[in-house]
Amino acid sequence: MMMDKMHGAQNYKSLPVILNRGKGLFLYDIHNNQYYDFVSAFSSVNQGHAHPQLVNVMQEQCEKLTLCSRAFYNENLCKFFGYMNKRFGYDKCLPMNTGVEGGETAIKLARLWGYKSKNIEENKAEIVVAKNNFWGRTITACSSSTDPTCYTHFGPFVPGFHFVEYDNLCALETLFKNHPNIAAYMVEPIQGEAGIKIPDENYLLNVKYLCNKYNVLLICDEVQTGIGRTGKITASKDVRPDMVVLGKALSGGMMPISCVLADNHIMELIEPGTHGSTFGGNSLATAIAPTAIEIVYSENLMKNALIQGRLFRETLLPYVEEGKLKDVRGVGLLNAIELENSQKAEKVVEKCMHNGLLTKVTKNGTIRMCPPLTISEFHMKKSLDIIKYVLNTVV
Ligand code: IF1
Repeated sequence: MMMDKMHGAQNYKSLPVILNRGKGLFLYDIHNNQYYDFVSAFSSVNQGHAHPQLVNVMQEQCEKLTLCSRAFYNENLCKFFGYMNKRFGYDKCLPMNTGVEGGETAIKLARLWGYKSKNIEENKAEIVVAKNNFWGRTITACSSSTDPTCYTHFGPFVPGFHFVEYDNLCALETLFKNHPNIAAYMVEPIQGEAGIKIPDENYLLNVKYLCNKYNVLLICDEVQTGIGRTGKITASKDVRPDMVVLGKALSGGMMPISCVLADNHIMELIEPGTHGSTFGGNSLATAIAPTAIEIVYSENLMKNALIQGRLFRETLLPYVEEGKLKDVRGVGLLNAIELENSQKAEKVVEKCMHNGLLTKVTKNGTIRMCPPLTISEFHMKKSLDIIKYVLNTVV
């Protein structure tokens, strides 16, 4: 910890626990203490830590080929493309590494589509994002953030963004009506960093309707909500957005891999040499991703997310009724509890740590509760016992 403080950039305020091992639902610190992992590496480890199938693919692949660049075709990338098409039903896939690169890629594609297909005047394309969005830390992401901790002192910013209130269709339509150069609306189906904000049930469907009406692309940022977390393979599945950004759990925490899914009328606009990444689509990550997704199906993790998520919320509901919690909310295993203020939330998180459960505060007294989707009823009840004990003693 001293090394971190002395020689590491202090861009994180980590909890005082040093981890060195993970297995399934559990993380272990250097003293071999065991913790339930209710962060899942920010929803990247949906399949559980060190999933044997993923470890196996990774070990085998790293001896064979890890990276050969996109200067050549690579077998795993070809297979990955075929797999993604079959699983998600989009014509094409563009692989990158991190979630934020996926978002950047979707915005580049949307602008490209704006010029080549919607005939927007060059350099005039606009993108709409929701207030309180979070999609990463690059300058473009800072430029389209309403969170001062994300953008302050990092200007000048990338122009061409509009902000709209989340879950407000009237405001969105007004924007669309008044700005003919809008190419896309990029939105999270559930806002993660904003504190697990769940929109109205029909929000996305109505957004899609408005996008169609005004010839605007709908981009769903499923980096956090995707790969089973909300009980569906993607939270926006039924709406079928024009583009979907995936990341995080796409490799079950093994390798950074992200991608954008879109149909030919968008993806065929991109030409060789106009976008890419050294590591994007590498053999190792693209070997892992199909296995990581198949695990979500073969182990029924989506159904389990719905069941255990419901148990989580139902068990803690009495605490809301008693006034100990302001709110319990979530979909599937993307859940949060909200306390009166962030001080109390931090106390709860610290006490959970001392009782064997790791979690993390987000905005305004909200604590994220996102275990791997593999959690059994037995372990969910055990975890809830810890949470209840902590709430009873702290609040
Ligand atoms: C950090 C939260 C989660 C994301 C969505 C894109 C990205 C993210 C919807 C970018 C990243 C992260 C990054 C992490 C904290 C975190 C997070 F607390 F902000 F909400 F997931 F829980 N779209 N989310 O949530 O993905 O480039 O990081 O791969 O430490 O900043 P990335």
